[in-house]
Amino acid sequence: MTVFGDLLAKQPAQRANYLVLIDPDSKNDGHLPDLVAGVNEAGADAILVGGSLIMDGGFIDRVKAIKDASNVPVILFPGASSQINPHLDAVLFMSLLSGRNPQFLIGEQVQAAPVVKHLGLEAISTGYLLLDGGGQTAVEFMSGSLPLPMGKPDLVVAHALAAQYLGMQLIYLEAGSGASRHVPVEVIKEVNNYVDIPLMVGGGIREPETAARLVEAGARFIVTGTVIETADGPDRMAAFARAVHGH
Ligand code: 1GP
Repeated sequence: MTVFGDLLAKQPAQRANYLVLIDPDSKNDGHLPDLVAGVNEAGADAILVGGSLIMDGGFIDRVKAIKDASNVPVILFPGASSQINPHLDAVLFMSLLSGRNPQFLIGEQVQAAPVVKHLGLEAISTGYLLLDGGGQTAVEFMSGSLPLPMGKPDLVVAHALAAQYLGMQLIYLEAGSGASRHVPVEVIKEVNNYVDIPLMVGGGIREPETAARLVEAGARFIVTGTVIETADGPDRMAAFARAVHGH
């Protein structure tokens, strides 16, 4: 089995998978052991690692520390091809399809592909769609690409269908880390009506009840990042896991 296959195989015994995004940046130095212990205890299904901007040279060491402590797969959610490293179980091999910047549509992927091959990493082909979460996010600025407007579900559907017809395994509907507005239920329902491949939803999800509503609308993977980087993060992870799993 593959990491992605194993995650899908957990459904529908649990309604969806809960993924915790850990930013391996200097700001999380000192918190990593607690965060990973929290993931293990909460029953989250996988850890995503990555970020739009890393502020020091400790990224790979922190990914290794996360991998060594984790009971669940560690999957790269790359901000750039330079974040690929050996301490991973899989990579979201993403194309930023909502943008029109060739560097993030295909340039980074060409640089990443030989390294993924050399390291023998599982590549999960992912259409990454950035939606306007109510303010400029780091990914919007760093990728030099416009987000899709939340009020134009047809545009989101067309991009999601393009991802499916390009043969991708997964669509990531992203409002951006710390977004003031998460991807709305209506948009998830609409995309789900048109596409057959699974939807991952993240950005601005702050409450377990919200996560449960997004799963009800058709999300198969829920990602939280910012909300777990707090003192009560481990408790919140457990509540999110229950809400996403449906038990
Ligand atoms: C960001 O979707 C992830 O890429 C998580 O977002 O930090 O807002 O939870 P938050």
